[in-house]
Amino acid sequence: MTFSSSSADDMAAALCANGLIPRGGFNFTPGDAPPTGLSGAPAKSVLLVGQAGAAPWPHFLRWREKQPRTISNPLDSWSRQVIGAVAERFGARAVSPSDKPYLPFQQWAMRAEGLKPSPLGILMHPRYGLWHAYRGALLFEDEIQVEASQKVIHLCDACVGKPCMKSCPVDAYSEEGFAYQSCLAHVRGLKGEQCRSGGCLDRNACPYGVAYRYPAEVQAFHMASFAPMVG
Ligand code: B12
Ligand code: SF4
Ligand code: SF4
Repeated sequence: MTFSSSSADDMAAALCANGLIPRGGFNFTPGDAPPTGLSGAPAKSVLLVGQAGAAPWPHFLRWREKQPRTISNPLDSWSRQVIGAVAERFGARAVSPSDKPYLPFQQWAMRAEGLKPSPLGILMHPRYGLWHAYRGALLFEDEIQVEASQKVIHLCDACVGKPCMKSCPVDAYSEEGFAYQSCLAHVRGLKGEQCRSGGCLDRNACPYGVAYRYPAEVQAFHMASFAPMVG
């Protein structure tokens, strides 16, 4: 099946039923090295799938209740299942942000939605702030009709105090990048309870997108998969 603008509403509805949303897309151009589509030929276009705020959470929890407790990477498995079913219906190949080698999801997102990175590395969205993510992408072997990305205000440019750079107890984020090991040691350590139970203090310090901020329960879930206490 060829994906066209007439399929876009059906696809959005199928994603929305699971708390997911289309996050823009684009047609690859000759300078790109696109991944393969369904048949193994290079894909001609990509459509990103993601979330605004924690909208998928209740859908994910319902699914998880029926899974074995020991399931590893459950959110990833849920995303692959839901997005895989949509891909099958619309004749696309589904890929995941955790597929290795890593696919350039943030570069694709910058191209699709005109976003730019915040000082934390997370892309800054004009409405959702730092509270959004990508759960997969659909690769098509035909060109798709998508709106060209608009010029988007990058809120970080006008953010004078940059509170996101001042709240981490171990200054893990700096102009040199993200000190992954320092963050991990703090989160797992005796003083890391606040990060473990309520999420990253730097991310929570951003004043934008607060209506989309993930609830503490969701932030604790993500933190536990980022910094498991065992292993
Ligand atoms: C590896 C990885 C990490 C590594 C970073 C290592 C590194 N220096 O690259 C670690 C484990 C540190 C990390 C942490 C986090 N990550 Co991460 N990560 C990834 C992953 C799986 C691959 C990145 C990559 O190499 N891509 C391949 C290159 C070729 O693609 P790219 O688009 O050019 O990659 C960009 C990123 O690497 C980015 N980058 C570089 N360093 C860092 C560090 C951080 C913290 C982030 C967010 C981005 C980032 O710069 C590149 C150019 O734009 C991506 C998913 C993906 N497939 O991209 C998620 C991804 C970038 N992560 C994401 C997030 C949200 C986080 C966290 C903030 C939250 C979390 N997952 O719990 C944490 C930070 C922990 C905290 N303190 O709260 C989101 C960002 C969403 C957004 N709105 O922009 C992504 C896109 C996953 C998703 N499902 O949406 N992450
Ligand atoms: S606190 Fe300011 S600089 Fe930091 S992410 Fe939010 S808007 Fe951007
Ligand atoms: S999770 Fe905690 S330790 Fe890690 S960067 Fe955020 S505030 Fe710092």
